[in-house]
Amino acid sequence: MKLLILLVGVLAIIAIAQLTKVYELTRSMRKTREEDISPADNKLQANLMLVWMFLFFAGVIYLYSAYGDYLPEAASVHGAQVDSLMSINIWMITIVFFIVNFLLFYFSYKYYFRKDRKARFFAHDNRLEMIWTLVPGVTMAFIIVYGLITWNNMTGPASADAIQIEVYSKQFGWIVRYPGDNKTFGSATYNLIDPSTNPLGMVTRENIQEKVDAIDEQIESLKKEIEANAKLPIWPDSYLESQQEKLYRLSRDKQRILDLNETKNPTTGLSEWEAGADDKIINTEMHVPVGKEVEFIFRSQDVIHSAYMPHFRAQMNTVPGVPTRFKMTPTITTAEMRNKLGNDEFDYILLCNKVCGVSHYNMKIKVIVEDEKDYIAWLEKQKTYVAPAEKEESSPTTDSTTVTTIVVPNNKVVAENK
Ligand SMILES: [Cu+2]
Repeated sequence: MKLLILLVGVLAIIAIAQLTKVYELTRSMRKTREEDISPADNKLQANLMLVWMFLFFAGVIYLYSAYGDYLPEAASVHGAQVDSLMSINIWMITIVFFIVNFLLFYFSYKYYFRKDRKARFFAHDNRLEMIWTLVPGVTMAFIIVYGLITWNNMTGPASADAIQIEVYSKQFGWIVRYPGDNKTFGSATYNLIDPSTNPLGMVTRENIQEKVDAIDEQIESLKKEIEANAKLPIWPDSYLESQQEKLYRLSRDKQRILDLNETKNPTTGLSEWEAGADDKIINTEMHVPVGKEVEFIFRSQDVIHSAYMPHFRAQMNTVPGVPTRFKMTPTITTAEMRNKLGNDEFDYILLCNKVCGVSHYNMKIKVIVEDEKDYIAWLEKQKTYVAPAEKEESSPTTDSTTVTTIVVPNNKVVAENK
């Protein structure tokens, strides 16, 4: 089929080329020059301009109707605002598009060249200048102010009772963290990130100790290697330099960890090193309650990713070292959306919208919007960062010998699905 279309295309081009040749031949027989254009030619071109205008407009209207509705229904409060901002922009662009193109084609039609017709000439008109400066100026200002208001609705300060959720990106997946009952996130730092044991870089005394021990071990073995090489030099200078540089960096990393200060959360007054014990860390899906404001805090482990939730009209870059955020209020639960779409398999998604590496396509998790009580029930079932039994030694099921063990060192086992 494709070959057939290609063949038709090629034949059409050959036919046009041949027709042009025939035209040139007849012209030379009639002894007219190519640049001599007859009034009839001009009239024909003018009429064709009008025909082309109608075809062009019909095509545009068809494309609008066929593809204009390209977004799924907005499922958040600001999503509806983003959509109306978008619609207003599209409407304005469309109106201007039709006016400008109508004038372009109509003038070509109306004012085609005739020998006896003279063009009116005027050099300047203040009123005209005023109109084409003020109208676009005011329109642009309106779009910008409206856009800023919409943007602020997403990025302004969250209300005091907003639910906070940390969304953490890494090559290649998402980790979602909820503060536990104490409503305070435990602090986290890149210095303590360990892809297998502490992907979020959670700060606890145990994690600090573990990391410092691991660095000490590396320093020790590196020093031994350097000493051995000093006795019996086998390394090239460049390699020795790189090993010394590595030693320097390890000591610097260790110092930075030792310099960490135990901070207190300004609102709750809790130690941020301890507050994380009841944080819930999940990497398979994210739940949010419907009708409640949710504030997202984004962090990234490695490169810039982009957290994109198309149904909520929400997207924010996640940048290593620079936490970003936005807030939103979901308005339609997953179940309601499934009903509306008549699709029982439908799920909201959070996906990466920045080409971030080989498995970028794989960075996607489900987002489940549900009633607040279902949300709370789900959250309650999730494991805490440090198992509760280990926090309360008096608990009857507690084995007191494991008090200091971090139970969830590997992010792979954190999730517990419904
Ligand atoms: Cu990514």
